[in-house]
Amino acid sequence: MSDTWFREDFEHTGSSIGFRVTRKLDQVQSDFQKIEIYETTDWGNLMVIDGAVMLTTRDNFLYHEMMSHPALFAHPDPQSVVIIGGGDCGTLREVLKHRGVKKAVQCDIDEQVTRMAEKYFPELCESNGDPRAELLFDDGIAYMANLGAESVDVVIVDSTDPVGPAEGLFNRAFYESCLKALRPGGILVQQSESPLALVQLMKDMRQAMRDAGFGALKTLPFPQPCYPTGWWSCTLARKGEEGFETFRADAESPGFATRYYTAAIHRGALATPPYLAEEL
Ligand code: AG3
Repeated sequence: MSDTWFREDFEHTGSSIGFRVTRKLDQVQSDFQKIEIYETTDWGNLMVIDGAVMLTTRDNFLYHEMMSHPALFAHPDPQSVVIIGGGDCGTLREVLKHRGVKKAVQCDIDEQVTRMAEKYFPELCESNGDPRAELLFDDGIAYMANLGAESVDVVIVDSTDPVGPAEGLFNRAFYESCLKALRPGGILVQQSESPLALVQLMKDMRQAMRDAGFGALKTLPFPQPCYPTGWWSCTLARKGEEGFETFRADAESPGFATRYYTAAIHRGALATPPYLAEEL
């Protein structure tokens, strides 16, 4: 048995997450970041960007399903979806499971992330040929700023941590662009880091969303073993005041396969633990 480990040390939490690896499959220094792919003994393939774990074959379904389905079922009729980041195409695949979605644009700044995903996570890219999908490799901040007003139903920000290329995806100016591009009742989803270790970051992010003019906000925690602390979250923000307590009835039988998301899981994720409720 190999005893080589890839470990991400997480400075903020004084903890790490590690995977036993058999070999490094690939590595590229793109114009934006260093992307590494490892083969692991138990988690399938592993993608790392600038030292931070992005996904493993084994557990990415938890994150990608929670980044997509709660928001899409909280919207009455999502037809047009934009994904900022998400170059591995895992979120795109989940979004396209919704038959009502007529158009899904994925805009990641780094084409190399998608090229690596096609090679090492082909299952995530299986819907890329869907005529409703459009893959752009461009700056998501500029893309959102230039998008027509009230032209999108859901914006999903599937970013890396708020350092490096993703830093500008967590501030008021970016959220203002998102708000403008959303139709009334539209929803912004942002991956919002660890609900245990990074609560201050989450609070700042939520404040920036409020300052930008979003109405109802809801942070949904979910398990994600490969990320720091093993527990992660997404935050939903509405253009309007309608809260997230209820969602469409067809979530009970979505008509497509999921491995984590169900209506009951959705309801469970809406329950905020008291310590977190106190903070937010
Ligand atoms: N999105 C998220 C990641 C943040 C992980 N942070 C870390 N490991 N320090 C990854 C993209 C998945 N589509």
